[in-house]
Amino acid sequence: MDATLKPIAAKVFEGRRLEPAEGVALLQSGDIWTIGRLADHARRRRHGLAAYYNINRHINYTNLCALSCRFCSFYRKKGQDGVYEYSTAQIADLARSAAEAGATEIHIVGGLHPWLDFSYYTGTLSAIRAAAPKLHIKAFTAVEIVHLARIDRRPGDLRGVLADLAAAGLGSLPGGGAEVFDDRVHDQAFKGKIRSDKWIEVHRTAHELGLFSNATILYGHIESPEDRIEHLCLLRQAQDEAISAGHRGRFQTVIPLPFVPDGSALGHLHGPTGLDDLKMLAVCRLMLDNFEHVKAFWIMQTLELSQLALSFGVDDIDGTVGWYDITRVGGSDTDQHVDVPTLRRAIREAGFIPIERDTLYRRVIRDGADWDVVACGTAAPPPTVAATA
Ligand code: V47
Repeated sequence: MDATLKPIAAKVFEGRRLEPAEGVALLQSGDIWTIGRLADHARRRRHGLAAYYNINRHINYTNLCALSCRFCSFYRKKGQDGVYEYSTAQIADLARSAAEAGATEIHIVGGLHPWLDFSYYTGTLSAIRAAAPKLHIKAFTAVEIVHLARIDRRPGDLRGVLADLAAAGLGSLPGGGAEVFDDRVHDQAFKGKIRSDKWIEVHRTAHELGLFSNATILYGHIESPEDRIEHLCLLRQAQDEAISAGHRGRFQTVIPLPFVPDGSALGHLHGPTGLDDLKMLAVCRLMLDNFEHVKAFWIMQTLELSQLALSFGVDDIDGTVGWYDITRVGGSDTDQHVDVPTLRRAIREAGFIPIERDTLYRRVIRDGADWDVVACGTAAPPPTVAATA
């Protein structure tokens, strides 16, 4: 074992919180097997052998965006080739067909559209609600929420905006748009986007209103190991605050997103390697001791690496997805669907027990496209393998 990891290993086995410097030491260590073993220990303590997936559908409603982030290959400007936006009716149709195919969740994010007004967003949520009443709507990153507050001319009223969206059907917030919280990285790679304090304020406000949310970190570009750990520590602190304030909502899942350089203004960078991906997923599990779930988003991590990641701290691999426009690993098509037998087989082959969950990590009991959740009264997942197998 790498000698620098010995005291860290002792803390992990005693269930003690790691310090920022220890997170940096983990990221800088080449001892991937020890890092994996420690993350696996922390993962099994919470989830045993359970590995979660869901039946979902992603919709990226527009790629027209007021921002021009250097890491992003998704955005387009007015009049540019390939620019698109979906109407409310199109989105409601997609939601209906997702629900008919058995989906429990629809995940909606898009660019910062310069002239759609607030009623487009509330109207779309209501239309989805009417078309597919059981579907959980996880929508709009914190960046979009701040944009909506601005276009509705109430930039200081995040609470009102979130409450209006929730009344129209919003069920929870996805984790996107966090990127890397450090200001230097912000200014070099995504200037113009909200900074960390605003991103956290949106999620805190959502938690106060009783909405659950996720968090991401976009790694493997121009950030340093210290930047990554600072980001995770800010998330950990925000979660501590949500828990001690007794908010009904909180963060459920962290999703480390590996930078995909293809087609972006940072296309000369190579992005993280597979080993870096495994290390980052493991370090998220070890540093974020107050987050229940660590997700390997297979669309970006690949299903093959996600299988291995289940032994490096991960307990969730997202879902069937269907269609994903924001990144195209290896130039893949946007039609990126995996069926349930393939997801379950991948999990089983990795030595874990596949469990279909809904957005709030309640176990789904399914009869074809029809489904129900095991009532457990909280968003917490079943704690033991025995209860979930
Ligand atoms: O916010 C954009 C990132 C995010 C690139 O909450 C890129 O369950 C890598 O947040 N390389 C959207 N990443 C995706 C997202 C997400 C995905 C899956 C599940 C959940 C969840 C959330 O994708 C953006 C941005 O951070 N992104 N461009 C890129 N070139």
